[in-house]
Amino acid sequence: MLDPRSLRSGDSGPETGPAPAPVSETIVAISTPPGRGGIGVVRLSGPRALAIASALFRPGRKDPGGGRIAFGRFVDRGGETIDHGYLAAFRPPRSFTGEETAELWAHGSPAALRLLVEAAVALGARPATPGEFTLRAFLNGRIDVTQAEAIRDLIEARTAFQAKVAHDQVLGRVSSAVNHLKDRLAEIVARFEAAIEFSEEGEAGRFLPEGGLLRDVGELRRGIEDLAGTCERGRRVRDGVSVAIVGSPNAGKSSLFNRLLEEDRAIVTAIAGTTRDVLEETLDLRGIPVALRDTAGLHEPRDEAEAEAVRRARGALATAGVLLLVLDGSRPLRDDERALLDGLDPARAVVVINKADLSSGLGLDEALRLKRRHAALEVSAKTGAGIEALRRRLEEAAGSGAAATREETFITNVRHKDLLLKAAGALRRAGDGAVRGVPDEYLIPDYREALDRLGEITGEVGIDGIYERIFRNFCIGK
Ligand SMILES: Nc1nc2c(ncn2[C@@H]2O[C@H](COP(=O)(O)OP(=O)(O)OP(=O)(O)O)[C@@H](O)[C@H]2O)c(=O)[nH]1
Ligand SMILES: [Mg+2]
Repeated sequence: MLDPRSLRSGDSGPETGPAPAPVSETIVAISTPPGRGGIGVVRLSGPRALAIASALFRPGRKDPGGGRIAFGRFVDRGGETIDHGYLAAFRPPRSFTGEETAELWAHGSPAALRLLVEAAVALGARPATPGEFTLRAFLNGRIDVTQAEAIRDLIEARTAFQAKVAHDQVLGRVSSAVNHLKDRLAEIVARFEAAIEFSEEGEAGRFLPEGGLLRDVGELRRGIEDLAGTCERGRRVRDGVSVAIVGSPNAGKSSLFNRLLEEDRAIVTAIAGTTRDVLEETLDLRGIPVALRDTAGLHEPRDEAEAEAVRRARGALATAGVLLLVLDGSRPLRDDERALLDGLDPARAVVVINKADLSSGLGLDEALRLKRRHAALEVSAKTGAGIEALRRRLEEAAGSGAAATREETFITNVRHKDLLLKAAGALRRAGDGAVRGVPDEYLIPDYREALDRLGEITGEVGIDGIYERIFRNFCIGK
């Protein structure tokens, strides 16, 4: 495990923001979300956590004492009751932060919780900065950086699947994949170094397999690149993907939007040009959050408001991860629709022929061509026909098909991906050098570089500005 002190030095200084507090201080914060609720928790961590919490607590007469959780009254410094509830004590190292920790479980009253924090501060605790509890867990070796990052993802998860993936990472899924790669690389480096050291004694061969280690290095590099490659889908799980519904006025975009959301969200009328603003709602497609956007029909604008509506629709079209192009099946295609179809990227577009409940106005040839060239789906926003097939198609386009398998390890964090690619790049340099005949000892720095980048993922190798980069955007109290 890392030595916490070695990391602390890099985090201080004006450029990297406030230094993490000396762990000799006891910190305090409200750990439950702002607002009212059944329970509210004030957390204290540090060497005086239990002393301060005890000073704020009067056990009830019936509490037997001696337990980790006691019931009683919370009082201010003057002994006046603030609230009643439980005091939970966690002794090091078996606490989240690895330090002495106390939690005061009171009622979820913002005013009472604030009084408790103020009373703790009056007794010598310091208000915690965002993420400081998690930072301490890291500094005390309770979790590595990937686990800290995953805790934040878990707190911010919007779908059940996101939460599960984040939780797997809290348990160390990414760390163990990375550590496995790192161990293999460390072994290769050790063999190279041994071979170099003993080369003059003619014993180098003992440390290197027949044909050298290059094949192992190549295999390892591919393993690292594969893990980096899982980030694309991992990001979709984490951040979701945006789907813009586009098409001509009156094609039924808003009707389809409502149908997919199963909610009467957007205004639908028979008048062309109903939708003007871009509407956005989250759709949960088998665990992947989809930002579904309804847009104005694309047409020649007649006034200023329409011009702006079309401009916004085009903006949504340009930035969407996936396009859902809606055609009106009850009438022939328009020229601008043909142009739109020609410009579609099949990998990120789904084409639907809406109003399948009406008699077709497309013409048989056109309908066939749309199905063949664009795998167009016939749907009816009005009756719901074809909507399940559309959902499945959107799922595929959003890349969630495989994501529903939780067994597979994938990364969700761009920081991890960048470091994996840097490690793979260093291995590639070393491999290329070896092929060109560069002696092994000159390649060792590249191997070491790869090892360091892998170590940086878990935080074993120091990360510059770690507080700013990892912990600062946590909420206070976590
Ligand atoms: N028969 C039938 N009518 C539909 C269907 N979908 C939409 N409509 C009708 O088509 C008209 C336009 O529907 P909207 O959903 O407002 O169309 P839109 O594409 O959002 O239109 P704009 O916002 O004006 O661009 C309304 O009268 C809807 O009731 C469908 O599947 N079948
Ligand atoms: Mg509309």
